[in-house]
Amino acid sequence: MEKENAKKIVFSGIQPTGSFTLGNYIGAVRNWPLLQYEYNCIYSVVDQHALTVRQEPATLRKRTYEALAMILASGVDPEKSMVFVQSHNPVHSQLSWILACNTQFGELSRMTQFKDKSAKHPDNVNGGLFTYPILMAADILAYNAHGIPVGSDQKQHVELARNIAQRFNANYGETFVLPEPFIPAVGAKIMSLQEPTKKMSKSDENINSFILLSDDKDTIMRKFKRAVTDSDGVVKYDTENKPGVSNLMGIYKVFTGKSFEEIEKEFDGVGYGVLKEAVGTSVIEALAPVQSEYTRILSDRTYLDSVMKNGAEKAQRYSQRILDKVYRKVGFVQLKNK
Ligand code: AQP
Repeated sequence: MEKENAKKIVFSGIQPTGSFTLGNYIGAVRNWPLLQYEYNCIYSVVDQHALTVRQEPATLRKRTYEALAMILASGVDPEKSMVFVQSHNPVHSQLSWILACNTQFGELSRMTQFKDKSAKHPDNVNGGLFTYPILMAADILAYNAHGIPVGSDQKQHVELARNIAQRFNANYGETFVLPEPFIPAVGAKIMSLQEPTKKMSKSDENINSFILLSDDKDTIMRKFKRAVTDSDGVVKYDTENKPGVSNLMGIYKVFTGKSFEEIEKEFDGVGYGVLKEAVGTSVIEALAPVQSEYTRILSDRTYLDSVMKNGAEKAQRYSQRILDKVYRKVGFVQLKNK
């Protein structure tokens, strides 16, 4: 382990807005356990972010447990990493206000996720949806995190967090570490199986557009068999002209470690049916151990509650020191005898 890296902090979060998709897994969660050896990792179920879209309270509660169980099933060890639920640490919301006062309206207006989500939910373009990236900046800056493992869709938000940190440091003196996105070399953006020019998303209305980590073998295979490709029948990596086939090849590459040339050779002249079946099998095999761990962990509520509690305590203790420093810097009066 590099001494310098040992001190660096990694933060990432995931919303409990549904069962995780293969996109969430490949782009983010799958990489989380691997980082535990090199960095001090902090992983959060970001339930406050989930409220930017209307949620049914009982479902949100259930999905929060499921998200935590999925993070642990993917190999994150709560003894090695800090694992907690965002709403259990009030520091995020407190810091968020200070950061909001250091963020410009114009910056938030440029966020593509805000534009996409407000178009998707025109009846609920709420303030939280607009200021979401500030809360995300607080998630990161509350721990002075350096590396933010995310899929490429979140790159813009991490860059905004960096700009806010830079501005705060310039106005008030060196306070925050400048975060940077860690984007995986392969699988940074897994596309919808039905509309391969759109990212795979757990809130997509078309259930055939995504693979869920909770899907059984038959469902996974059926969804891959129905995946939209094109009509020329040639297995070739070309994201512009063949987005569907390229997406399938990207998924296959992640789980087999084969290069695109090897994949093109393997499926030369055999057509898409064989490719779809092979991709389906590689995904089923890779997800099987995670799925059985997930079922085991999810049935143990006592364990999940204890992970949440310990994680919340650690997260709060750690981030409170940073918030105190921020409060001092902006000129808030500190209570004596604190
Ligand atoms: N299609 C994707 N490919 C690669 N990475 C992805 N991520 C999301 N979709 C893909 C990454 O997953 C992490 C957690 O995402 P999130 O749940 O916080 O929110 P999201 O990016 O908005 O994901 P969804 O699935 O699209 O959720 P909904 O439908 O609720 O909006 C992030 O690191 C993200 O980059």
